[in-house]
Amino acid sequence: MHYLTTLVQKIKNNRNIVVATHRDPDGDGIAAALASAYLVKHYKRKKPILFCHSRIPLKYQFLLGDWEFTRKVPDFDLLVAVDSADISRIFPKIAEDKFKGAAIINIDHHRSNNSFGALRIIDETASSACEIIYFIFRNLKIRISKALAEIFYCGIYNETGGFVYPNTTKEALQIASELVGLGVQPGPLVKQMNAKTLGGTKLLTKVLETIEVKDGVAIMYLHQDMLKRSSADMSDSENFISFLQAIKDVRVSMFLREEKDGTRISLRSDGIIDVDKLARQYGGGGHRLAAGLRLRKNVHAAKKEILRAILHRIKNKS
Ligand SMILES: [Mn+2]
Repeated sequence: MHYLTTLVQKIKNNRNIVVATHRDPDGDGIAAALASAYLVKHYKRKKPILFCHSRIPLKYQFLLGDWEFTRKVPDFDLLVAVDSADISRIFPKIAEDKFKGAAIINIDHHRSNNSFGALRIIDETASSACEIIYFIFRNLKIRISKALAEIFYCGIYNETGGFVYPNTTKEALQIASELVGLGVQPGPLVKQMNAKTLGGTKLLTKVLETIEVKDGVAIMYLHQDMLKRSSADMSDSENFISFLQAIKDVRVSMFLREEKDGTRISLRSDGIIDVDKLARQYGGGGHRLAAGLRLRKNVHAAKKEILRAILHRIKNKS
């Protein structure tokens, strides 16, 4: 376990430590950052700074306890980057070479991870970033409090879609069981995590109206005016794509969200094509069955471009 020794040494030897997760954070990313912050605090007896480019969605605020994230890019000697395939996912507006020379620990489970950082703890077979960090705690024999157990549970639950996505491995379920043993009550915790805002639910009805399905490909989109009309927030649409992939005979799903300077596209596949490869063609990435990308194009043009790429890959079985 040489990398664990290095990890602990780096935490012990650096003074200004920042733990960061990716922009537009999901449950796994936020939970992985919080768990890593607990890890740093364990060795330093002092809290690290938590950074995220985006605001933490309301639905995950309950996980924070007495922690808080800053959106102001902090100075650091050591950066612990979690759940992020690329440093630009953490710092979208900063040139990469600004961090040359700084110590970076890269903890991730995305296949598209581009191996940034001096210490890389990357396991694409892990269900989630939280799973990797859970095993770090176990291997270092650090006690996991009930509060931390809840954080791990939420992260793994979120990344596996409630233990239903293909990344619901034996390990994921085993960890969940161990976390329940540490005091997690799945029922109330999941209820809290899945609580929807009224606006988010109204937004869902508007987005679902746009569904089109053709030749096994399901498409739907979200325009900025839908957010306004339902008083919802973009983060309310986090799991909407699962409605597409749940439709019978749908093999590939595409969810397009209008942003200020382009379109954000989420992709899901049942295995017929590799959406990570497709997303990477456009500077995005993720996993074989779930990936995302951004295009500097409007929703209509983005849909045309990516649909063409999807159909091409289906035809060539890639
Ligand atoms: Mn993740």
